[in-house]
Amino acid sequence: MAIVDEIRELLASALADIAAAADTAALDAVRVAVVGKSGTLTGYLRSMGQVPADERAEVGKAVNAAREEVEAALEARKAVLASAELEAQIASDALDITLPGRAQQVGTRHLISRITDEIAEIFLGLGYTVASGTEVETDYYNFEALNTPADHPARGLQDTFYVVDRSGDVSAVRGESDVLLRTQTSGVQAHVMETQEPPIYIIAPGKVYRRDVADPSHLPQFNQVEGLVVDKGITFGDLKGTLEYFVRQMFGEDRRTRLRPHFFPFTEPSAEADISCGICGGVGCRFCKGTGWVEVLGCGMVDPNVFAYADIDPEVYSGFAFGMGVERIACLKYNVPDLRMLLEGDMRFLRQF
Ligand code: 2NL
Repeated sequence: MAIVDEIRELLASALADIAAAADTAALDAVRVAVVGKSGTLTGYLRSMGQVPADERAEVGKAVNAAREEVEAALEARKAVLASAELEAQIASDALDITLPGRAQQVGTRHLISRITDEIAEIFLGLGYTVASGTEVETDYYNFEALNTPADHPARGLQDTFYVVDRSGDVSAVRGESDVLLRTQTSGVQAHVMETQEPPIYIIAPGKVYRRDVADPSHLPQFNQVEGLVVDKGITFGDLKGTLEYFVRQMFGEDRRTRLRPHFFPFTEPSAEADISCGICGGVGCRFCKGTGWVEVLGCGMVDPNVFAYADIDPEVYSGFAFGMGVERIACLKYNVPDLRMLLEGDMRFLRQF
């Protein structure tokens, strides 16, 4: 076959390969194979010396023309492939700025924390200070110093969470050194009475634990605010006036208060305070079980025995104390029928407050 025919065939197959190259890498491989240093077409240029002299001009022209055509085809195909690759890259990197963002939900303080603060603010306004203690307490401060004797039912394993030793043997730690999860924050006040001279005007907010099964009106763990006043000449009238003021601040001026005789080991006399029902206004409904009243807290005059444990002379000082459940106050304020609703974490419920 004549050399120029070979070159024509080579050109045709190179152009076909160029057209078939699927991407710039494949195209470059074609370039190297045809017009690279040891490419097929380059080979012809290198061996021009062996071409008979009378064909040399014709072959030379054909090789150069073929090379120019190949290079032009490479250039054109490269432009097409490179722009397609750029398009693909841009498409895959693209951000869809029309997609709606994910909104960050802004949190708020839980209702229980807010009500605890509201209670504290009312008493801070009356000159009380806030005292705090530990959730793990000894039997002595939780019960003994509050005139709750060892045979009192509240001290049974049924009612209290005891902290046991590693053997898990509860009986081994029963006795003087009993350690428990406090059932009330009264222990805080017992510590304060031991360490501070009257006058004492304090509230003790905090978590407390009882072995109760959760139901609409009981929780095994809840938040309490207790209050204690010890001063000269404190009377039951001071207790009543203080509680009425508290109820009006917390629930509104239209709410009435009543005290019902009750028993607590640490106060004498003792009472439970009720407020007029927020749903029916005192007429009687399901919320107040038809009585027109709902219970808010327990209270009384500090028992002289409690003063004796703290070395406070009951002939010189008298005082009153009260205790309330924060969850109960929250539910009464917002007419929530079940304490457990506060703990379920349902944002549709909690966002209402
Ligand atoms: C209730 C009733 C009460 C007290 C707590 C108290 C504390 C000291 C001395 C005397 Cl240091 N009393 N606290 C008194 C009466 C009632 O709580 O139902 N709480 C949820």
